[in-house]
Amino acid sequence: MKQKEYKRYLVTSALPYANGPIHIGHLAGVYIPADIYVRYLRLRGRKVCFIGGSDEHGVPITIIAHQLGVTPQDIVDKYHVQIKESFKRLGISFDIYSRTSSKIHHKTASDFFKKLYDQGKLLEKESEQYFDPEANVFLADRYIIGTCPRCGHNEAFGDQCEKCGSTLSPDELIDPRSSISGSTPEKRKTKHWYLPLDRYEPWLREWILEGHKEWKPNVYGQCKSWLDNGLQPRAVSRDLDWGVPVPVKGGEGKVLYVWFDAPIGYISNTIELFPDTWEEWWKDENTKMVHFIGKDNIVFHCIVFPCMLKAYGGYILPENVPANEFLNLEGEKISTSRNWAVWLHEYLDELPGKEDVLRYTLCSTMPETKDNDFTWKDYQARNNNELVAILGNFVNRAVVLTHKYFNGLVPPIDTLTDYDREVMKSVPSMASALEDHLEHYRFRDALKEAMNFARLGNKYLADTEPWKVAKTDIARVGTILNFSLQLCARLTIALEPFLPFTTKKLRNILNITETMPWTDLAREALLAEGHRLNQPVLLFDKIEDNVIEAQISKLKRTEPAKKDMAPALPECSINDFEKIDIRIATVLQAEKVPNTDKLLKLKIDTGLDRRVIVSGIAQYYSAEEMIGRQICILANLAPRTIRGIVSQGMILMAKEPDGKMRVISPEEGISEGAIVG
Ligand code: B3M
Ligand code: ZN
Repeated sequence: MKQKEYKRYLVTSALPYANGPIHIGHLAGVYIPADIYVRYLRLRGRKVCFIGGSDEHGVPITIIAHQLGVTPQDIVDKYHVQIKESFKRLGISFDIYSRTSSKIHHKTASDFFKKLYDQGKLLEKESEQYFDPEANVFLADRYIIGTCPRCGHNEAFGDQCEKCGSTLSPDELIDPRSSISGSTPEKRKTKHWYLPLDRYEPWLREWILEGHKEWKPNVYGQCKSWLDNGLQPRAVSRDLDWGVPVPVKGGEGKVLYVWFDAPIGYISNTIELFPDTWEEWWKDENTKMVHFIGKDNIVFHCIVFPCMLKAYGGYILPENVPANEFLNLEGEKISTSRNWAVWLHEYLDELPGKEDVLRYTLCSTMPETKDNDFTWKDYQARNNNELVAILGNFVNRAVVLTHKYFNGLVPPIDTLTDYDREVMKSVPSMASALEDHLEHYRFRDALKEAMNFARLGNKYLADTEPWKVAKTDIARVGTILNFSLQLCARLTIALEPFLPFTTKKLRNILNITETMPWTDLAREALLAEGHRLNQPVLLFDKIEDNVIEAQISKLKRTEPAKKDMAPALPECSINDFEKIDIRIATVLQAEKVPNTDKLLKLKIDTGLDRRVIVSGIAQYYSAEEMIGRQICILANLAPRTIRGIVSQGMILMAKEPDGKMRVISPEEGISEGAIVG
């Protein structure tokens, strides 16, 4: 079937929540594929608008702000800037990266809701919701904590237990309490607006299940299962004070549900970018809209947002939603809370100049059809065995030999052999295979095909051995190098969507001033005879084991500790803390308590007095190690008798999850009796 020609391409990528930095899972799932696609379209000379931005609403952001004692705006201000910056450094080429706390977005989302409301497209319903009587607010499910009915974890959330992974509703929690005030929530009536998805079901079935059979099986399958289970009206407002206020009567103290306003963010950002012409991007059938997202966002982009657009009227719908599955890290699920992640901003700081190595690895392991795994060893292997050994090596040999035998000028073609012709014949079909993969969102295959130009070049050089031929037939060497340099020039096009930093370097080496258009890929002579090359620089460096080991041990350092750490205690007041008298003391004498393994008897100088403390640290410190050491003690602990010895106080220790203990000592000598607090 011949593909429809579109006038313009509107490409959106999921708006990440501005409550944490970007990690490799986000990149492989959404931003790398989207960026490859738009770079390809631009090379083809197509009119493209690539939309990105931060999603700055939603309950989790308010919870973090509450925990840190700052405002939600403080949180999103911090992360929006950090996220935007790190995307830019990785070469994600958004035409705009804006944010949903912007004025323009608030107005767009608010007007959108108002119009649906005015047209009678929304239902209004009262329901019972949990309410915190002390804090005087309705509670989102996440704000309710209690004991999980499945596994007994006593810090489960009202929507999910993070220990056993069960999806919960607040009604199921045992002993539910509000995470704001600690009080027991009660049910109160509240009014909300609903989008009646059920009314759009027949239309959705037709549009997706009949009209978009070409969507990826994971996307199509998820949509089908939602549709087969029957759709229900969905609330599009929430009782919350952070978000876009509900702009209709009775909406006081309520905001639009984050999943209602966030996709409208794509529209707001287009308006911000093209205030006069945005409508042609959103309302003209000659625009092709594609949403890049992760699999957890499928229902919102394939069902809810299209219903919103359909209900509003006049908008185009996505032509495709090539959602990816998830990327794991070293065999485990990426987890923000456990810090099991490779964070983009840290990667960029720690491995400078290696942007394309990350882009390459993430594209090669992109979870296109199933979950996939990122490992640092694989990253190293791809760099050393593919980028260095295939791509870098080929380019370097072709350019170095041209400098050696032809003063850096592209040599003329003498006579072509049958072998040359055969190799040359494979180029157009490689170009069209690459194009076909890119058009159909098969980015892993596309990258392989693009690298095939380098593989072909390497094999060609190995087969023709110009360094040997040079002794007898310099004209033949000219032909071989001309042919190889044309392949290098082709690589600047074929790899541009994937490795933009490298193709820029490569263009410099080849002395090509402008990006060549996509159609040049299949052209025979991209570099004219006599064209002068610049001096070669290495495109990639080998990555040594110690670099990889440092990254792996960094992961291991942060991870298990977080996993097993004792949970945080409930809040205490400064008054509670002030009851505790912690002082610096010096150990004067130490000896093992007879007939015990664990106990040391310490005589200490507290600055107030000299006293004896019995402490269970003999497994970790010998008596000799303790003598002369400064420690922190809880000075006003009531005396206790341990093994017949009166112990007056307690030594402060830090305890690892595995039970190992270390004493806490001042960094430098300080007077006995100094107050710690
Ligand atoms: N912020 C969810 C996510 O980051 C959400 C995407 C919004 S796209 C309109 O997974
Ligand atoms: Zn549980």
